[in-house]
Amino acid sequence: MKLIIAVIQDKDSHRLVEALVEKNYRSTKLASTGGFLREGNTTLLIGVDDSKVGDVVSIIKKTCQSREQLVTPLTPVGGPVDSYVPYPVEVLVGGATIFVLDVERYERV
Ligand code: 2BA
Repeated sequence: MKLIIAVIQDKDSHRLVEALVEKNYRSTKLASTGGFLREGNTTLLIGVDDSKVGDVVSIIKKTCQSREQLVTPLTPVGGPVDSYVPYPVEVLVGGATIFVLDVERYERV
């Protein structure tokens, strides 16, 4: 068995969970925050048989899209505040960041 951890954008989470339920995959949805943008995103935990990993990853790829996001960098720590002009920069936030881990033991009691 494998545990798929997928960090996705909030906007895609509803569609992805629906697509997973439709194909009988179990998942747990966690509210998370990206370390770089410090904005909310969604982390899904999906436990599946090894043979189903490819199918789940392809569902994630189909449902989650990349988007460009404008980010205004924070004032540099210790830097001159009055002369610092923060220009927004564009960042491409992924469709999904996916980790696949081996599960040592799985029980539902
Ligand atoms: P964030 O950390 O908020 O990152 C959002 C986007 O900002 C990233 O999109 C990437 O395009 C950019 N970014 C992140 N760190 C950067 C840096 N040091 N320099 C320049 N640009 C940077 P994604 O790569 O698609 O990541 C989306 C979200 O997935 C991340 O949100 C984070 O929550 C998660 N993530 C990505 N890689 C991860 C990893 N190795 N471990 C844990 N979580 C990860």
